[in-house]
Amino acid sequence: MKVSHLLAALFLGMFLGGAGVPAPVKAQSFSDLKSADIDASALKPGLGVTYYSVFVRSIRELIEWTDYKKGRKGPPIARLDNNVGKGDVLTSGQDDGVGAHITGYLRIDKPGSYVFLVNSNDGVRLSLGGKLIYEDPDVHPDRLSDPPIEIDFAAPGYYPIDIWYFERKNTSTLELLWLAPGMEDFDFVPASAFFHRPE
Ligand SMILES: [Ca+2]
Ligand SMILES: [Ca+2]
Repeated sequence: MKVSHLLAALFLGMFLGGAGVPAPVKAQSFSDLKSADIDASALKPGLGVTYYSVFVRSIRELIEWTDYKKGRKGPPIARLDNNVGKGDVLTSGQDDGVGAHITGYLRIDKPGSYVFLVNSNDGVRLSLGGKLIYEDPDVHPDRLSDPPIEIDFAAPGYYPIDIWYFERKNTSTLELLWLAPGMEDFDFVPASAFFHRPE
């Protein structure tokens, strides 16, 4: 999905409301996220990822399944801009039946209020700075987070990011966009903001 489409979907959601009833749209707001106390020089660019080859129908089922099966490390994910139709899922090299546990850090340089959008197909669960920020855990076509996710970062730092995601069949999407202080339009969270600790 192009950024302009994402914006159109967002604003449609804001103005149309759930059942066509005009209602003020409240962003879901988070604060008090915890940054990590880490040696940044030990970090590498991109997010770390472990893949599981499995056809699940929910994030809960994926996490339960990983208790019994070992995953395999994949190449780091530069940024979350995957909207690949029936193509390969992230860096897995597989197009269907993929579970992913994505971990690393989001570097925030400027404190302030950020708005995030998540677009997913299929299920996703996103935690940031130790808080569950967003969850759309079941099989679904491309679906944008609604309402927008607003996060107030009190301080610069490296905030732990933890994402569970799966693609069951057909098309797949995992996108993370933000509107950071000083930006006029949403854009993908840039590769320069993602880090992981190599193992
Ligand atoms: Ca697929
Ligand atoms: Ca799918």
